[in-house]
Amino acid sequence: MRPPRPPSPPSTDPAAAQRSPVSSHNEWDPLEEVVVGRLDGATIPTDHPVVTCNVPSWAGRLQGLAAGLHYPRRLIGPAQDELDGFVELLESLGITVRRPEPVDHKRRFATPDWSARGFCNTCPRDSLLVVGDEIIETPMAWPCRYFETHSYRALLKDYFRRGARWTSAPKPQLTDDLFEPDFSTPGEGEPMRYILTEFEPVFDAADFVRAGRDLFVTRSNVTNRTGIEWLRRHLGPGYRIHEIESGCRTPMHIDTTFMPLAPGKVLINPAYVDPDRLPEALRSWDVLVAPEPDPIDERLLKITSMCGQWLSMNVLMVDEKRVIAERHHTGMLRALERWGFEPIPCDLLHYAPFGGSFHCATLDVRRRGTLESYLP
Ligand code: ABU
Repeated sequence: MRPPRPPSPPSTDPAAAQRSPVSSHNEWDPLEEVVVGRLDGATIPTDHPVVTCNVPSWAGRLQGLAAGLHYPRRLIGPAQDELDGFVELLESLGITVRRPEPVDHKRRFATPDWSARGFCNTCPRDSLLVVGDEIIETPMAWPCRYFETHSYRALLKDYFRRGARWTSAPKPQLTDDLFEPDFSTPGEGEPMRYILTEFEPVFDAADFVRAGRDLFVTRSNVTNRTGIEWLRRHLGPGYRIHEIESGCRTPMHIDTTFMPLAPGKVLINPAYVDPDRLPEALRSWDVLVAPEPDPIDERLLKITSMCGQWLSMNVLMVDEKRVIAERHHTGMLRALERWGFEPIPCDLLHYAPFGGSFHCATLDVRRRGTLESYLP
């Protein structure tokens, strides 16, 4: 048998960089290619405090009992049906869909300091950040997500060979020094506190959203100030990173708090964001206040969701007008219409036990457009 042909070497043609397969500057330019996560091999995450600090204590205890087991079929089945429907919808809109490799996340792995089992690769939005033609593997704070980007490596190598820039942020050590001992979630009215120290840079990509030369971030229980500073220095003077203050007591990911939808239009969560405290540079933008999410009655979904109730905001822009939004959240669909968007209803409610909805489940690798400034 002939040995398989080795992959082609990286292109040295300067024009190739112009045609990079990775090119996405904001959340709304016309979407051409997207990575969608997978449910295969999903494993209930560890009860490490950095994981359980974001859920009520009863849910943390429940999670501890099941940690390291595969998610049950009762949860995977409905989520898989919805995910398949979402992929079909994206393809029917002419968008190229790429997928990570299936992995058994139950396998144990180790660093010199600790060992863990994995979690899942349902949410490429967390572990990979696209800024222009660069794709960055993020330094994630959850030990169970340490090697999550390995399931995207075939894609990353393909993008690199075809002209993209590919970076991995410094791999964190995730030793006890990174976590506040005896951390407890602050109550309403108490000063905000976070479980992370500033021992080393950590961040999830989903704590950032992009609007051309301006990015927005929320500091959270997975993103510390040192992580924000690492990205600021890495991107350099061509970009600005603005911090959005969130009133969420268990902050994790900006995309249910503050979502730019189009040039000059941002959707905010009224429970977490005070419009009067937005960065000065946003004064000329329309601030669209998200309606209350429609209540979810399904008990199993409520007790297994890894997310807050505002996943109604976790939408994916197809272009400046068309937006994929959750069919269940009729209040959000109507609000989007009122604001002049064209919502495309889709189902993904049962993805919540795996970490999110449309924005979380995707990584927009290529949008047709150029790097612009949308803020003064
Ligand atoms: N990964 C997005 C989930 C954020 C939230 O729980 O609100």
